[in-house]
Amino acid sequence: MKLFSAGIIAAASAQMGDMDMGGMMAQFMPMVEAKYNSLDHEQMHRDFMEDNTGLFERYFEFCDIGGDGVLTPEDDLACREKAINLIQSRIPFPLDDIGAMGLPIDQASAVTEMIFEKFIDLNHDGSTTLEELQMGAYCLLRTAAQLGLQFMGDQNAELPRSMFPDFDEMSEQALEAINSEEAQVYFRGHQGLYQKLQRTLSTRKIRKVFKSADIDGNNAYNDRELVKLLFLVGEKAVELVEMYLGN
Ligand SMILES: [Ca+2]
Ligand SMILES: [Ca+2]
Repeated sequence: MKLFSAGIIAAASAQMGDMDMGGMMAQFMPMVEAKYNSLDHEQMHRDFMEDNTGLFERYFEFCDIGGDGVLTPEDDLACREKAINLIQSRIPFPLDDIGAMGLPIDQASAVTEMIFEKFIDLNHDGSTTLEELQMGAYCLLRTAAQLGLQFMGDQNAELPRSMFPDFDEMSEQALEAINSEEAQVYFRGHQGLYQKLQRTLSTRKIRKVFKSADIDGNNAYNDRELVKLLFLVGEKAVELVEMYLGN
């Protein structure tokens, strides 16, 4: 954890040290909101139904502690505790590392709350149904992808495949990382996971993920395809984490 978190903490604290997160979000929010409102929400729903990989269902199932089909603020707290306990019971190093991350939790949750109120809790009853979570989060991701493509995309608001590293290169670098001496410490006693990770990171598998995200096969990624890519990568990541945690 030290290895992986150190960089993030350094980057986050440098960023957040004297940055007013709330103020920044307030500045961005009208732009995000305008883009979000301009989406064709019925089309979004159809796209989601086709591209969904079940990530939100899994999250919902994991966090609906009360088992009543809605996520309440109490579920939210209990879920965080459940996740921390689960991690704590499996990792071979003390959780102090995570506790010491020192991320500005108050600010982060103020932002989360703003997003929850504006985009997720559509009927404003203070809790979240699976449908609210799915559509709210999906439309927000599409919004983010569209905004990102305005800056990084080509004239068709697409990200050409050539903007990503080569599949061989991606695979090679990822495999190098998991085969490093430091990383090997984490795989002790987790040979099954290590082997699965190696398969997942093969050139062939990476190519397959990128290929299935490119719905129209034009070798470029529009906002829908970028979100689909994220879903596919997320699905693999969840599989690996579940394997690690022995679920
Ligand atoms: Ca609600
Ligand atoms: Ca495409």
